[in-house]
Amino acid sequence: MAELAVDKHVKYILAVEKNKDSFESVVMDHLRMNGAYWGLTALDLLGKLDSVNVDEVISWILKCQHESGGFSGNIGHDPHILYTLSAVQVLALFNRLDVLDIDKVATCILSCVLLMKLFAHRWLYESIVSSCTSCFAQVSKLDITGLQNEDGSFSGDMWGEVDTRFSYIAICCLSILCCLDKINVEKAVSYILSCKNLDGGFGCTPGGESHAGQIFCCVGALALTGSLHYVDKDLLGWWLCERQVKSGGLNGRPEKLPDVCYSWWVLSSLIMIDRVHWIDKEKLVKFILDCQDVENGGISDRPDDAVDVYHTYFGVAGLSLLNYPGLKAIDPAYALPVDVVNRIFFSG
Ligand code: GRG
Ligand code: ZN
Repeated sequence: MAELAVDKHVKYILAVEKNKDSFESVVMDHLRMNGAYWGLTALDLLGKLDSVNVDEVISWILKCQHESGGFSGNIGHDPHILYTLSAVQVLALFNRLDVLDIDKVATCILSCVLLMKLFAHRWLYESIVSSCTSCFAQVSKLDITGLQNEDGSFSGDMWGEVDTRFSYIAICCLSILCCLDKINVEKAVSYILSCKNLDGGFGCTPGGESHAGQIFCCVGALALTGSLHYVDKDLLGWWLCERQVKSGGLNGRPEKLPDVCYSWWVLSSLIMIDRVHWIDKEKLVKFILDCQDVENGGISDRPDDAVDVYHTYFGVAGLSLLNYPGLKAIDPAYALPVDVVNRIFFSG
């Protein structure tokens, strides 16, 4: 079987990060914060985080922080909860959570929901913003607890889209920042449970089709809040292990093609519910290794496709979950290296 081309992947990730004119950098411009999390976490799992200039990364991240405390995908873009988690995760990787005004970020996550409630109509929100440029700051400074939607759900930004992805992100972010007490965890859990389907899986909103990505978010959020006892582990485990196809790869839903990123979404969920022994691990390792570009580095979604940082990260993270030799262990709920999570909770 092919081996993991560690040095090639490290070189590939560092090159994407440096070459700001490359196709991949250009198409990822607006979600560069996510890209930074994928690339840097992969480097850390590969044991090469020290090849990065930490001060440069931290100073760029801080330039993406907004008045509200939330982060955008790149300098000059709008803040969103999706990028806020990536920013917090990268700061955690570098042990630099100290640069955050913790209350500010936590309040931002909560105030997304408040903003949506207060300014439910775009025109109304815009007219308020145009007459008051520090609107965000004023709202986020309101010290109101329990700013979730009535039903416990979370929105991603001020426009109000609701999705279980945002429940996971809010819970993961607040947990890393030790601020979970600021939300109504019971209601957050009950909203997630309302997105559970008869097949044992979870969707993005109540009644939404089960999808491995949403299952990761719901199971992750339940794990982080100590609520996994609400999951029918055998039923969900069965749905998840049926995602493995002949080639050894995993798909995200029935009848779909396998894709390396599901090595993360499916496998992490199986580990959290203690059913990882229900898939053929060796075949999955082989599938991921077959998706490598062994000449130029990087991992693709399927064998012979073009590589990208997203699939490189999830391929490496999947191998880490499979205990591939030489890789750091990754935590399936926080999606951060285990030593980073331990440092957050068990040091000073
Ligand atoms: C910290 C790891 C981490 C995540 C943060 C953003 C987020 C929280 C989770 C996203 C979960 C999710 C919905 C993942 C799925 C992504 C994906 C591959 C979507 C493609 O879906 P389809 O239906 O593709 O277009 P398929 O594979 O079904 O054909
Ligand atoms: Zn994918």
